[in-house]
Amino acid sequence: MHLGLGAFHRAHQALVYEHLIAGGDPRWGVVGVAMRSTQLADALAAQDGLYAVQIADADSVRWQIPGALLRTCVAARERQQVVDAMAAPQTRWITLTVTEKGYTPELAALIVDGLAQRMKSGLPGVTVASCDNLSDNGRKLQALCLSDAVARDPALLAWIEARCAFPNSMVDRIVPAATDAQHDAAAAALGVDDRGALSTEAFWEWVIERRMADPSDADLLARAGVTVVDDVKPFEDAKLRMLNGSHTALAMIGAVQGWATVADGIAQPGVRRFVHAFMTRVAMPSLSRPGLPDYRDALLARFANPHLHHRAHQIASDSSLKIPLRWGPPLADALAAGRELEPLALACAAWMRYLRGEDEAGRAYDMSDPQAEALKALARQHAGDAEGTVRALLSVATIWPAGCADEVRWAPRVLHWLRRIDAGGLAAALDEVVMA
Ligand code: CS2
Repeated sequence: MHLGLGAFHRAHQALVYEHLIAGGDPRWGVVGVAMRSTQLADALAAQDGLYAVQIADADSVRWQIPGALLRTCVAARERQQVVDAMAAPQTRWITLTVTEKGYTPELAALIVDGLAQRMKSGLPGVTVASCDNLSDNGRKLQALCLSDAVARDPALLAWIEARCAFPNSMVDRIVPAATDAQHDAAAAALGVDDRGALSTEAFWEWVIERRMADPSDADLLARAGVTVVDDVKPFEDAKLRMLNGSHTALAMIGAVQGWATVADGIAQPGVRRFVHAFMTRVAMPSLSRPGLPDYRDALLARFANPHLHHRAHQIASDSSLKIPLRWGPPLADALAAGRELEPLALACAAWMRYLRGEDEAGRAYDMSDPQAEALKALARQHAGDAEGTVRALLSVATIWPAGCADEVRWAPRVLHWLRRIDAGGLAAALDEVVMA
């Protein structure tokens, strides 16, 4: 069972299960749960759960039609069906991609309802694997579920603790949101009207902690190309800070400069040099994943993939939730180690410029973020006053650590770059920081 039927799951875990089925293990198959939106779940149901995935990079383009998705349902519409499916004897593996903002008490209540029903029916426990871009994602989900169970029944709490597993995991594959262009491409290549068509890159990675309700699942997943490890942290830190951290920086820069996709940005030498500097100087010094320079260069090549129309504004969505996970830890590490953090200070200034809601050519754009209105209001309130802007925005306690606005090695650097952006434009600031 998978919670969060977005593009990512359908081009990532679903293809791993597909691989296992193709290898002769017909027990695999996914009940796909959309949390709220009904449109995609219904469109996929009408196509028997089949959809086409274009897998493309600079060297090759191919299509795959996975058959792992058995059926779909919508948690907000058919809650009991979701609970029943979690408590079905065949279900033993539950994954989640519900995004950063999905980790709420309501999510925990839903999962714990399913687990309670399993316990009542005398079934074995399950593995519940968070696959969202959160550090320590399994442990966070476990804590949320246990705090729901503790208020219900001590026996249930003990059962979940003893029988269910919440491994940490890191997943990676760039899967842009589906667009009409993918629909048209599937129609042209395959001659089908596919409401679920997707496009992705050839690269994928899934690193999961060896902590499963049924230990034999580890070998099965490993056979399908999943990396099972004792500690996910080095992989998770590298991915969140290198890939996602640069993505968020690129999203801000793209929105402000007015270019559309990550590949459009990387095609500009100044932007590419900046991303290289961001990864090398901000992220890499405190990471321990082996082979970091190769990892960085492979990321730059992935970002340049001409087949992926990964929009800067898509990545910019929910930045107020992403920044603390992607930029917060490298900021803390650089300050603790007394290291320079100029590319990060510039990225932060670009975020402040982004919050003005208008690109450098004066074109307005929308922001999709739970805090958009409050952040835009702060930026507006201090319009024309860079110092006031930096102080107000670095004081937003849900995004930045306490004391950030007074940190003499950070706040003045952000102010410096915001002034440079305002005086000479973002492109000149990017060139300058690379030389710094
Ligand atoms: C992106 C991620 O939208 C975003 O915030 O940074 O979705 C990214 O593409 C994936 O994590 C890649 O694995």
